[in-house]
Amino acid sequence: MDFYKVAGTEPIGNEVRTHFSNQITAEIAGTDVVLMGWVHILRDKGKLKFLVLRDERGTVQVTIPQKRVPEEVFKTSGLLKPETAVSVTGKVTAAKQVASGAEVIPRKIRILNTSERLPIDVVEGKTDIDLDTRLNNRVLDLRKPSINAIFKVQHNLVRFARAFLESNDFIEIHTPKLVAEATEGGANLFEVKYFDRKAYLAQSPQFYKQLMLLAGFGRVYEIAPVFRAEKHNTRRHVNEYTSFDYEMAWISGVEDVMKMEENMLHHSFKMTKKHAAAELEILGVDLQIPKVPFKRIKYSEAIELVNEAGKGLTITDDLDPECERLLGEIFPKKYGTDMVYITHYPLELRPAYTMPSMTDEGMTESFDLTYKGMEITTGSQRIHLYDLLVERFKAKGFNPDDFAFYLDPFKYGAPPHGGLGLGVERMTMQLLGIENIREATLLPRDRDRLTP
Ligand code: AMO
Repeated sequence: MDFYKVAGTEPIGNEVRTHFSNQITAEIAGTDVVLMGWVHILRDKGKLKFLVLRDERGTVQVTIPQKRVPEEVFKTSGLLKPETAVSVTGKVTAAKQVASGAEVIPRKIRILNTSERLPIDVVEGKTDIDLDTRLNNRVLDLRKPSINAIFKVQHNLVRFARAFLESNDFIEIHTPKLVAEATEGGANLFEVKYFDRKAYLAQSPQFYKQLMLLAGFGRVYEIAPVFRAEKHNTRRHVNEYTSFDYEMAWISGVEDVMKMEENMLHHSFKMTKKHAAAELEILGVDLQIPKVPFKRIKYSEAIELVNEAGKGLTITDDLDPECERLLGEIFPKKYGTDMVYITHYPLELRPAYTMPSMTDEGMTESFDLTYKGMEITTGSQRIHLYDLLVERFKAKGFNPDDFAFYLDPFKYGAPPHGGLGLGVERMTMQLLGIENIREATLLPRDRDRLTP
């Protein structure tokens, strides 16, 4: 056991954590507790030392008066440094001067691991450091309660969206990320060497999630990484992100896909507001639960709105980020909401698998969901008719033979279907009002970053 021994202390003990920081309240004054965590803040007043201990749930004050603690404890407290990992055994004492109303007076402090001098501060607000330095030290950066909170909110958003789908008969699937062909067009594909052939990193589970409906699963979802070789560093693009995809068969139209999503997001936001209340408070975010149904406007109307605001776009022009931002300002004023579906995109702007519109000539049965001026979801009804699908692939300039693995199964009674892809990081950043997507990405990958 010698290798466990931290200089100046006893070897690792058999203490078992009994409480988290947020459970230390005046109501349990007199209780013996064992806490584990990091030294967040240290204040040394000579004969009196204060240690703010941080764990997964927050912080708690440990007060160390020389007169009232064993000599050994006072000695050990002198060895503590920021981010030393410790266990503290002691008694809860009511303390009016502490926000939580209680503190812990230790009977034992055990150093579980030491910490070297920190490259960045873990205590918030001490110094402003740039995002790049923070990301270089992401593990320490994530220890900050306000950074950590982002990913607890994200976890809740995903968990409740998933729960909603599961209660609606979706099953989770896992599709290959090494693929033979592009699904969303070739511009942002990562090429990889696959033995003596070329392969690509999946941009989307698109083809496979559709094929699993043809394989007889009625409703499927996948939450997994996808890869985009975006050439530019922007605040809304990373090169690997988490795509939340679902696909549903036997639909009567694209509306079924949109209804599922608005109800899913309503549920997820509502439950996140409840279950991540503490984190939302740390982040200072008052989560607005969007009203269902979400507002829907056609792409042609969106183009008119940005043109009224001074742009000069035609119907087949893409709504660039600047236009999305403009719409983000217009929507709340005009429709009283920041969650808006834009539907009926022109054929030119949508992938080959998108169902042409049955009502609007030259348009598609498709949609984007925009949230506070940014696209967070793309979806559509898919073409389930083999001949039409082949025709559309040809129209987009693809050789159908290259896509036989995808196209052939459509010859055998493919059900009408549709689905969508939602960017988890984009949803998180918009919900929390985060400026740069990297902040809502646990370990971002961008043009310049492949570690940590
Ligand atoms: P699309 O390419 O629009 O559609 O992507 C879907 C959603 O993914 C997010 N997103 C990104 N997030 C971070 N960094 C990026 N580089 C990035 N690119 C896209 C956005 C976007 O709305 N197969 C279709 C979906 C479908 O029809 O089912 C697709 O992938 O939030």
